[in-house]
Amino acid sequence: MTAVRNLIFVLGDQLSPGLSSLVAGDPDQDIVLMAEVQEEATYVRHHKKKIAFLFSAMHHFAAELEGRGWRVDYVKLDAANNRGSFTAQLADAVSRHGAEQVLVTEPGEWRVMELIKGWQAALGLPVRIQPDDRFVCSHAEFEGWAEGRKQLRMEYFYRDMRRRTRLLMEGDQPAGGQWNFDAENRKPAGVSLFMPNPKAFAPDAITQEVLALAEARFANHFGRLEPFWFAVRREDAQAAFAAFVEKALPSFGDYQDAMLMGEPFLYHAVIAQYLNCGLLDPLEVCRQAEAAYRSGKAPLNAVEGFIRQIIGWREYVRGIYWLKMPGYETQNYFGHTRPLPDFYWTAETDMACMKAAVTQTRDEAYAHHIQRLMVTGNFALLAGIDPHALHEWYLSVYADAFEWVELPNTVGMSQFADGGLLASKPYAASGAYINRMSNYCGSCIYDVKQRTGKNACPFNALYWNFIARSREKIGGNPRMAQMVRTYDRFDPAEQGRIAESATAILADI
Ligand code: DLZ
Ligand code: SF4
Repeated sequence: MTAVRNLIFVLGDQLSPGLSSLVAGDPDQDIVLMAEVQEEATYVRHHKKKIAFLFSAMHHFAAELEGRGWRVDYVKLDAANNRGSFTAQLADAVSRHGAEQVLVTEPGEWRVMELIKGWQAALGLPVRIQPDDRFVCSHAEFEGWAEGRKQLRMEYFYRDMRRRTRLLMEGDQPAGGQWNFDAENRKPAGVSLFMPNPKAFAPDAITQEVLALAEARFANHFGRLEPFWFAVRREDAQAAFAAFVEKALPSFGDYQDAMLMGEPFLYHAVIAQYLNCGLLDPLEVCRQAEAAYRSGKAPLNAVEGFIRQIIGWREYVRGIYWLKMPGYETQNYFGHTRPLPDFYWTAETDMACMKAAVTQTRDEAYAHHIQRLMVTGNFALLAGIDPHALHEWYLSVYADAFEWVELPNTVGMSQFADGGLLASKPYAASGAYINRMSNYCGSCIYDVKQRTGKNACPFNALYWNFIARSREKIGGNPRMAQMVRTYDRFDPAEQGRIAESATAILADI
C-alpha cells in the first residue's frame, strides 16, 4: 500500500460525518481507522446491549464514510490483527499504512485524553488533536463562564446558550416571556393505551453478526441483548427522532418526571444514545423541536424542557467534567463507603420501584432520568453507597453513558458528592415522592405510608436516617435545614425506631 498522509482515528462515540478530524483530512490522501477493542468494552464491563449498539453503529458509520469516498480500515473485535487497545491498534495501523501523521478529534473521556497525549512520543510521529466542535460551548468558553463564580448554576449558563443559539428567542427575550417552564413539567402520568413507543428497528445482517459476537465475547457482562431495536444508522436515528417529535414531544414536558409500571419510555425521546455517539446532531434536534413549537404541534413547556436538556444541561455537565477532571471522579462529600448492593445487578429486591428500574436497565440499557435520579440514585444516596461504585454502575449499564456526561450527573447531581458545586441541594427523597410520581407503590409489598417497622417502605427510614446522620453537612442548605428541624421534632422513641429500621435495612442489603 502506498504511504498515506494522515491516519484519522475515529473513536466509537465520534460517528459524525462533520467530525473535526475528518474535516481536517482529505479522502484522497488519508485513511480512517476505526477499531472495536477489548479494552474499551471492559475497562468498565459495559452492558452487552451498549457494546452491540456501539459496534453496530461504528460498523454502519464506516460504510457511510466509504460511501462518502473515504478509505476506512475497520478492525473488528475478532479480526486476526486486533490488538485489543486503542494505542496498540493505532501503532499497528500507523506502521501498516506508513502514515505521516495521526489526526484525532479530542475524546469524551479524561482517561482516553491521557492515552492520546502519550501517542506522539510512543509512535514517533505528529499527533494532531482537533477540538470536538459538536458541542455548542467550547472548553475555553465554559472556563470563561465559570471563572470567578462561587456556584455554577445551570440556569444562567442555559440562558447564555439560548441567546447564543437563538433557540426559542423573540428578539432578546425568551419565547413565552419565561426562560424555564419546569414547574409545569411534574405531572404524574396515567396508564394510557395510546402511550407512544420509541421507533424500533429490526436488526440487519451487520447487527445480527455483532449481537452474536457480543453474546459470545461478553457473556458475563450485565444486560440482555434481546430485544434489540435501537437505530444504528444515521437515517434511522433521524427517523426515530422525527417519530418522537410527532408522537411524544407534545406530552414530553407534562410527564417528564412520571414513572409507570411496565412503561419504561413514557413520553421520553430515548435519543441520548444516538446523540452521544454522534448519530444525531444536538443543534439539529433542537431546531426541529423548536419548529414543532413554532408550527403549533407541541406546547412551549415541552419544547423548552427538551431544548434545555440539550443546550443547557448536556453542555453544562460537559463543561463541569472538563473543568473538574481529574479528581472529580473520587469526590465523596458524605464519606459514603457501602458497596453497591447486589440487586443493582440482579433486580432481586422486594422494592417494586427499584425492581422496575433495574429490570428495565438490564433489558433495555435505558432508564429515564427520574428513575436514575430519584429511584436508583436516591436509594444509593440514602443508603450511603460509595459514589465511585455507583458511578461505575451508571457508566456501564446505560447505552448513552459516556464519562463526560455520566460522571457529573452521578457524582454531582445524584450523589451530591462534590458538596454542592453542581446541585443546589441533595436529591434525597422518601417514598412519598416516588408514590406521588409513579404507580409503583400500589404493587409493592412495602407500605409507603409507614415510616418504620418491617412493612415500611425502606426509603422512609433511610431518608430520615440520612437527614440525621448528615445534619452537619446539609444544615447550611435552607431546604435541608428544614428537614433537620422536622427530624428534631420527632419524639426520641420515633428517632430510635428510625435508627433501628435503617440499621435493619442496611444490614439486609
Ligand atoms: C464505549 C466504547 C466501547 C464499548 N467500545 C469501543 C470500541 O470498541 N471502540 C471505540 O473506538 N470506542 C468504543 N467505545 C467508546 C470509547 O470508549 C469512547 O471513545 C471513549 O469513551 C471516549 O469518549
Ligand atoms: Fe418503592 Fe417504597 Fe413505593 Fe415500594 S413503597 S415502590 S419501595 S417507594
